[in-house]
Amino acid sequence: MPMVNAYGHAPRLSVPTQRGELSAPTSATTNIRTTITTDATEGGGAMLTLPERLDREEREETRQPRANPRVAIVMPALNEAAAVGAQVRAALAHPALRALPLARIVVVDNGSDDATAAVARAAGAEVVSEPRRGYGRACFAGARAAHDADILLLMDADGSDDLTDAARVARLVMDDQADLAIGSRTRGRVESGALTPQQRAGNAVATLLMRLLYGARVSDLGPLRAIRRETLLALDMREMTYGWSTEMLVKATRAGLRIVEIPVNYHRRAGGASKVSGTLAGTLRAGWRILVATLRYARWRPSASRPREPRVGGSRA
Ligand SMILES: Nc1nc2c(ncn2[C@@H]2O[C@H](COP(=O)(O)OP(=O)(O)O)[C@@H](O)[C@H]2O)c(=O)[nH]1
Ligand SMILES: [Mg+2]
Repeated sequence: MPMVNAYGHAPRLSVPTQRGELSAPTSATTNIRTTITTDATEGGGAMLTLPERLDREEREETRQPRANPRVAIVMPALNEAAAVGAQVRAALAHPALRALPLARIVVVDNGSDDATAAVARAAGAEVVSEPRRGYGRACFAGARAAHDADILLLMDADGSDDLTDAARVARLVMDDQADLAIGSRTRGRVESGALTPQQRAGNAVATLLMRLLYGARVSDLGPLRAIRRETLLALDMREMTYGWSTEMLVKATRAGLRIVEIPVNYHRRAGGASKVSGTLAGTLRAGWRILVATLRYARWRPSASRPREPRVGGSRA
């Protein structure tokens, strides 16, 4: 199985793994319970609001890695009534995913105008409502809600991610071969029309920048990802819109986490309309947020204080 390791040069973040802790080769990291500070300026539409950050500080929970880590699938969904039901049902029935210790499927309804929430719930997902729009915000709300999961498997709700490959991505983290596992669509088989030329071009530029700036050898900013929940929380995510995936990658690289990319197959969305790459406005917005996030965390470093658990829950749709 071809893999790309994208080790950063920066201090390693110490994170829990099934086999204990990842060590910290530099002085910047002391032990596993690591919270991160950021050099990024605070405020701005795409960042966490002050109440969100305060919420986060209200509650602290220490979690030890479990012998048998549980996986939660998190699907951000905005107006995906035409696709999300089939994807949830398929995931619940898929042999490779069923073979995982799957705790739950969380669909985050991101202020949909359609029946996304009802359709997802009828298909067997747990539905969490995050009415404030934003891809990253939806992913973050799902991560918060999946509080009993050790590993988060992030995938889109439109049926485009391949479920067999999704299980392979999750396994990389479960088997402690990766701290962040990412599915690369550009290295996999892409159904015709599933990736637009502008998506391919944007990915090429963004990943080239990552390589030049951070030495990260990745080929795609794909949505199919697995990461330990605690690791994600320690990354102290700030980009609440399209910069989310980029921020995760930049910070993981800066922290020296083991990033493993595997080729994944990618399908056309099962129904409904694209919000990002299928529209000019979405493409420009996403391109801009990706560029900002690529540069914003260039000096970011993990700090050695304890991580804090964000307040769990959020209203149910
Ligand atoms: N664009 C966008 N997508 C969101 C949001 N919240 C959740 N999503 C989901 O993010 C995923 C990717 O969006 P999609 O429209 O498929 O973008 P595309 O794959 O570039 O065409 C889908 O599952 C969306 O439903 C949001 O606020 N904005
Ligand atoms: Mg899509």
